[in-house]
Amino acid sequence: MITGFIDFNLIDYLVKDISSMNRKILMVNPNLMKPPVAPVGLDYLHSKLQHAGFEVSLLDLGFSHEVDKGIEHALDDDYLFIGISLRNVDDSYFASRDFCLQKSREIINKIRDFSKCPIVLGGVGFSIFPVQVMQYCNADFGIYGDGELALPMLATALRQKTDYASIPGLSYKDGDNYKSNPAKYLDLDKTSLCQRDLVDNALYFQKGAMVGFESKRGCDRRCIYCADPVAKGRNIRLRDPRDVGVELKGLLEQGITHFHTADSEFNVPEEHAKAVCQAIIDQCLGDKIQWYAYCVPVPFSEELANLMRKAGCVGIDFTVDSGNNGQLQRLGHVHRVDDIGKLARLCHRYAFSFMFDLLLGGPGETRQTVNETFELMKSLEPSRVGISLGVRLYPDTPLGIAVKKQGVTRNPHLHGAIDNNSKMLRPIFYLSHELGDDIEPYILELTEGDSRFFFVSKGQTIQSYNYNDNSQLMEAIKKGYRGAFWDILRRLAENPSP
Ligand code: B12
Ligand code: SF4
Repeated sequence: MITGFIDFNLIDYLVKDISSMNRKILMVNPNLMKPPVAPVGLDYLHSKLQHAGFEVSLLDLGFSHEVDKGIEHALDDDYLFIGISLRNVDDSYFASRDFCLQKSREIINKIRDFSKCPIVLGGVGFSIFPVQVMQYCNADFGIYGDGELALPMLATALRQKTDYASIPGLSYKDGDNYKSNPAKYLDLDKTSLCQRDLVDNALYFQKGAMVGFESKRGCDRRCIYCADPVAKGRNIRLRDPRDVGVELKGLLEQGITHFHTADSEFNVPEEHAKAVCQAIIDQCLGDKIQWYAYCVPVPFSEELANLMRKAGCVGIDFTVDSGNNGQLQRLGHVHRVDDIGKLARLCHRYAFSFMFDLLLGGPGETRQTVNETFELMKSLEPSRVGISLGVRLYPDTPLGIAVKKQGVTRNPHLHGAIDNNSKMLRPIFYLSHELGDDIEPYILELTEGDSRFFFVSKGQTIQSYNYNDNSQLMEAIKKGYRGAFWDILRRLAENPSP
């Protein structure tokens, strides 16, 4: 109704509406891999954005049957920006080479069809290749590394229309180019991450078998192939163990009983791992929850094994990589074959379900080193052995840098996206030429009839060590199996009831 009077109620409403619109942020999880993995980082970011006065909603495409409709529906509203969490650039698997960033880009393009809001990228996959992913996705902003500090800073700058150019870790458009600021890592011990209430973790538990939690960030080791120090930093930053205990207690109250660490390696440093176990025990969770961890073979003392058991850890996935000392040294590991033997005996004594992860095909790998590795695995009898054949190359890793120096074209060890891929964004793998052309059938022959070995070769669907669209796992989770994916596959083979 138009009158000659100013409608103060209407002005109040409009002012309120504009200010609340300015506070609204949409975070998107575009990870379509199945079984779904909960986007832990989005929960951690939510608590900090909320604390800074922003209203966050989540568009979680992890469960969406109709991605386009989900996007259309979520974009009914207007947002200060739309944040996209990019966890996986590809599945890092030699046999499948699924470059899932392409699907994420399609999702971003679809979002752009419905919204003019700025697009902000982040996540571990993003942080391995910040500028390349920005360019590939044509994003407005990106934040490398920890998002808890920088994202609220960016949100505040966008809301107040102030300068964002000095925000740590920020990449942004500058004309036709992108500019990137150095990151500032969070003092994890001084911040609380225990609030977990944006993501529907209970639904993830129902459909994804376990929920992640972090006890630290970063890794100070120098394994030549590994992208974790690139994405998470080369210094280890520890969380307050008590905060981890409180976080797990809160998730248990949401009905979640099975967890997986989201650290690079849980037992580095060992003292912190022990303190985290003690904090979980202090919360009286040891017999109420079951959790799984990624660990390296050293340091792993009997005291740690004992504490992990008491704190509810039932399974461990160890980064073993090889059973040949020369190969371990070339890969940059600190453990040796003797350590692997001691570790296996300790794990058997403490009745852990444990998997040894192998990474075959790195520089210097020959059939002899492969044979030694399989002999060691068979003699130590881990619960499962996960085999990755071919090493995904990443920039800024010692191996990535060395390969770039040697030259990519006509390098007999390289496979995958070799042309026009100098930044290694599309999946490119190192597979030692010494292994010969028929290495896949050779490994299948070595492991034939032994259900402890997971291996993926083209077309293989059972005993597959690729969690990307793993239908066997999806079926098992539907039937009620819970826990780490490899442990579910073990139980499926050994005792086909949940
Ligand atoms: C734990 C883990 C697993 C567990 C998950 C268990 C669970 N329930 O959570 C399991 C074993 C299931 C797993 C499976 C796979 N994984 Co995994 N996994 C990890 C690991 C170690 C932790 C991931 C995590 O949760 N981190 C903790 C959270 C808090 O960190 P974050 O997500 O990075 O979020 C922070 C920042 O990135 C940022 N951020 C996040 N989102 C956003 C969004 C915006 C807008 C902004 C600004 C910031 C931001 O802020 C957050 C807080 O600081 C990472 C390596 C690593 N150290 O991160 C590999 C990693 C992500 N995995 C990887 C891969 C390849 C896979 C698989 C595809 C393997 C396979 N072929 O089967 C599958 C995929 C499964 C799936 N459905 O997605 C690769 C991806 C690399 C790549 N090339 O893309 C990684 C990086 C390991 C590596 N170095 O190779 N994984
Ligand atoms: S493989 Fe493990 S120990 Fe080695 S650098 Fe990566 S995260 Fe660290």
